[in-house]
Amino acid sequence: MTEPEMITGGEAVYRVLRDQGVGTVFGLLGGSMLELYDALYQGGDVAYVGARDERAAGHMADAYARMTGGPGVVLGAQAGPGVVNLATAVAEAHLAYSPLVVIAGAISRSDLGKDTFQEIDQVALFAPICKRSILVTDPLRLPDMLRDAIRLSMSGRRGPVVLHVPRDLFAAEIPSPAPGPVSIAGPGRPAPGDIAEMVSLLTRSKAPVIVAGGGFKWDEGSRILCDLAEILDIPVVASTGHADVMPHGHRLFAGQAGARGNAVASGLTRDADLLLVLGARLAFNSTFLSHDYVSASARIIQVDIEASAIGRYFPVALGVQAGARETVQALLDTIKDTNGITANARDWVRKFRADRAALNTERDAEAEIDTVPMHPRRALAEIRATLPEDAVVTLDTGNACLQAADRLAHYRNPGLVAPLDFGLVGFGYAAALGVQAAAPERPVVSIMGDGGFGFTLSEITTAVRYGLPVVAIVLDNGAWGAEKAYQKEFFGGRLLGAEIESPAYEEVARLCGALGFSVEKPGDLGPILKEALAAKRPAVIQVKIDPTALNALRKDLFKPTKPATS
Ligand SMILES: Cc1ncc(C[n+]2csc(CCOP(=O)(O)OP(=O)(O)O)c2C)c(N)n1
Ligand SMILES: [Mg+2]
Repeated sequence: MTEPEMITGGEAVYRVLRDQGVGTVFGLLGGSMLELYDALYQGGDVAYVGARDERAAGHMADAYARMTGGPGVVLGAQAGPGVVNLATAVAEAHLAYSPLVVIAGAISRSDLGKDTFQEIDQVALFAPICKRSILVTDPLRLPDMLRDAIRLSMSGRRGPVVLHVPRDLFAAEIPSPAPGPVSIAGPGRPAPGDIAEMVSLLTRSKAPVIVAGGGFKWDEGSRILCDLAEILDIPVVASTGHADVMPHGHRLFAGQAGARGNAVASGLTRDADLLLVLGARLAFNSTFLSHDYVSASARIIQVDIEASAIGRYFPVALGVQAGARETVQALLDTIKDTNGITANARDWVRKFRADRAALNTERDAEAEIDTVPMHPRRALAEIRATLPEDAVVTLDTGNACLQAADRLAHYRNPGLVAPLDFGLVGFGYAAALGVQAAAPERPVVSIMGDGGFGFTLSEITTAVRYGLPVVAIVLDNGAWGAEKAYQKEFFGGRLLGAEIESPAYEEVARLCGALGFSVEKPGDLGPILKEALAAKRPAVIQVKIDPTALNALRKDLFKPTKPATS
């Protein structure tokens, strides 16, 4: 038997990532894993994108994971502060079920537990916000524990895993790891009896709707979702943040339900007598967890990869632990020759089509709003009309982005990357850089508020350095608009901390080596966006939008207070 090749821990980590097919890793340089950096440098086949803030690097890797199916890898290269900076990104990935793998530098084993320079309890810090937060203590186990971290992040309901690696392990000599990617079990299939029960419930329903969510984004599932909707001839509602699960304009696509969605889609989930819920959770953002949004008498078929998600918020008539794709496939196999199983639902579908057509007309009219400063909906209409079909859009949290979530046109899945349930500001631009690294051939546009963009302004230099031609559209209303709306509506207009000033981003962008544009007039955004996309260079478009065009999203949060006296 030949002796195994001995390599450093850093080299071993690099080889595991390479063999997994990871194309790009993200990070910010720190002293805890220089052997890994050196292995990446020398290997040359796993690209590295260095961010200006670890949080941004984490969002990039998260978005990369959502585009590729994972894993997205971020290096927390500096034990302590560098790793702690990743907490926000890990929490975001956790609530988005995104397979993010964090390789986090840690204090050398000989110094652990001594309150050494930059030492904090990283393992405990991350434990509640990821699938597993674990310390590697033996260099021989480093490759296997990394492979296990990848497996865990990618299997079942996906999510982030944080592997803390004491810095001395990267320098330790260990045998080269077994080659090849890790084995990951696919989701389960529904039992034939479950499919029969689904068909029987669908046949009896007068008002059925499919609710589809993230389960279809992992599986590139638009095509089979369309097939299912068409063969059943019933409408599809997307859960929040997943308006790309079906192509825009499909005759059976209602768009998103919930506060970020539209009244037609919300009306479908509220009035349906049967919800076929596939790879979606019926969670807060889509339903407020309230029977105001899902009829108490509706029958619910819920299919989820995670057993504990089934029936969690609403009681189910039929719960099936299985993959969304596997279930749709099984349904298609069963009903392919059976016409008219939803014949009872014809009136319901006719009404939906009429309602959706009326909504489309309303949305089209938004393209005509010609007030100055520009109404955000006018800006969104221009973006919708201009983006090419293969574009990917990333969003942020905030008033303008909430309105964007259901107003854009997506034709290719995944085509929308949004902050989802963590609802954090400062995600979108960094996420767009991760998307672009994952999909260099696709046009990538980040839509953000002025507040949100300020969080990650310095990443323009990252886009320039790594040649990531993202176009950032900053909808500038001079405010933390979503919060200002609450102070206006519920606190008598007493504004504190609500208003902000931003520099001329077109100049900032140019100083950073990117293209910069500023737009004030309705009608100008479309052509400028076109020009920016054609340039295939990083670009920032600052759009002055109407600071009064705000709406308070969650009216359930506050009771009205006395109006201001002045
Ligand atoms: C990290 C973080 N900080 C604060 C908030 C609270 N918050 C929610 S929306 C919002 C306003 C965002 O402002 P901007 O990006 O300008 O978008 P706008 O609402 O003005 O469209 C804030 C501060 C948050 N969700 N996340
Ligand atoms: Mg704003």
